[in-house]
Amino acid sequence: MSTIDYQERIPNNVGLSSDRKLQRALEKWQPAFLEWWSDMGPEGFQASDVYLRTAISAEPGGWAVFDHVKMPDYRWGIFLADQDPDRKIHFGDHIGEPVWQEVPGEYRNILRRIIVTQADTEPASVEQQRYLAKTAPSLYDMRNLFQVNVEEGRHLWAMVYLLHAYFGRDGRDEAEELLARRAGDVDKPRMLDAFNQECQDWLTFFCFTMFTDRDGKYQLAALAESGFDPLARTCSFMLTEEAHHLSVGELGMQRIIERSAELSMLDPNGDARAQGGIDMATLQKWINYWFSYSIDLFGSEVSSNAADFFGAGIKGRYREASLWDEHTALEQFVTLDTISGGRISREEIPLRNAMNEVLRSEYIKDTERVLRRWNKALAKLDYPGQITLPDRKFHRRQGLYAGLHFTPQGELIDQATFEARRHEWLPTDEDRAYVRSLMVPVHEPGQCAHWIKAPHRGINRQPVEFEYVRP
Ligand code: BYC
Ligand code: FE
Ligand code: FE
Repeated sequence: MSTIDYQERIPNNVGLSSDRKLQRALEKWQPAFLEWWSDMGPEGFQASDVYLRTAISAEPGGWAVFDHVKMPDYRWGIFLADQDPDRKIHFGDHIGEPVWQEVPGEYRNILRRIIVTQADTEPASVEQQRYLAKTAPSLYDMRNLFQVNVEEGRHLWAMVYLLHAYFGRDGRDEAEELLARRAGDVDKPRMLDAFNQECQDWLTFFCFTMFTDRDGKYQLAALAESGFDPLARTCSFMLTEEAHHLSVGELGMQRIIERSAELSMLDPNGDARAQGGIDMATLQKWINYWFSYSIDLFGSEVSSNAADFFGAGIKGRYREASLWDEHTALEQFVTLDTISGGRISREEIPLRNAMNEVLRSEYIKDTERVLRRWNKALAKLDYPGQITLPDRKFHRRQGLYAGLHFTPQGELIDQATFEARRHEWLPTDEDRAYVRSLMVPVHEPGQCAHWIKAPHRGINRQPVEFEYVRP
């Protein structure tokens, strides 16, 4: 059932050839996508052979083949997890009703908005990362960058399929707009803040895949619970790809953190920069920056949109079916820090309105788990310091804490104090220039830049010195 048809122009497991109209619409969008990829995808290396994995079936575990392919020949396609014919809506106001196979008229607008928002992030990340290959610290890392990039391209396909298949004319217009907006563009920016930030160095790339792709994991998981079945099935399959993006971020950061510790312990003054590495204080600033931008992606702490999404059965909590016992979320409350009269106080918010915050809290727990692993690695090296996460109120531009100022410990401070200490907490121009000065390409198989440890093992049981990208 879930075997993918590679004979078709657009590989898919949705029986595209039996819907001529949809197939024609997507075949018309395909050249526009390829043109976007050639304009905005990775700069250079388009003719290189890259050791990529490609989805060949939607079965968990057995879905990928690895081979050297040129990126423009990657088989971007449409893959949904298998359908469960008995599936029922399991949260919100429609509990027990069969899931929707078509878009319910009353929820058409909110569904379209969610799908477009999700879709917009995918090409945005490719645009943000397009200059990185030139300074890759190893061929192994370059390959991982390209793997992430082609899969984000496929995630765009996944969302464009939903727009074309279920939203008619409006959907097709939205699909075109998705190729017209540009990350960081003044006139036509991407929709969410994090996707308009610069990503010009590899420390940023690893922070992005660690922190921002992790928002993807949580948003996709919440949508995988959806009562709109095609969305749920699409997001389930995307999550299998997402896991790799997160491991690129986590392991990449760990390699930098460990190198930083080693170099600082080697230096008579404990200065990793003097040894050609990135010092822990600088790493911490990048983490503060990307953590705060990434938790902004969950939206406002108190949100009537979020309450509507949940009530409609369109967006659940993380693992709604398995982690929670009660699924209406009515007559329950969440306690939040709110600010009034210049002080932090605690306030009770109806659970449905706090769904963004509930999802953000799951995300933060997951992130804390990774930090514990990093700190364990530091302890193993006998490094005396630790990496920390800033408080969730620190450096926010969305929600209750936007426009206010907090220390990384979550203490409310005034703007002048914040500005005076900003350089201790967030990357300065000088920090960025320093990190950029380290970004020299290392493109020999098996070699790795000095500021990051070599990976422990290769990809798909290949050795580390394997030629992951052939010029
Ligand atoms: N930046 O009630 P509010 C991924 C807007 S990442 C700018 O707070 P709501 C990936 C909001 O749109 C996963 N604007 O928010 C990762 C609204 O605007 P309008 C992406 C923001 O609606 C790496 C207004 O503020 N997926 O896949 O409850 C690489 C107030 O609304 C931001 C999704 O996001 C922001 N950070 O929820 C590649 C899932 N935050 O309508 C890929 C789909 C909020 O007043 N999206 N706003 O003009 C959603 O579920 C929701 O739209 C949001 C916000 C969670 C984003
Ligand atoms: Fe994605
Ligand atoms: Fe991703």
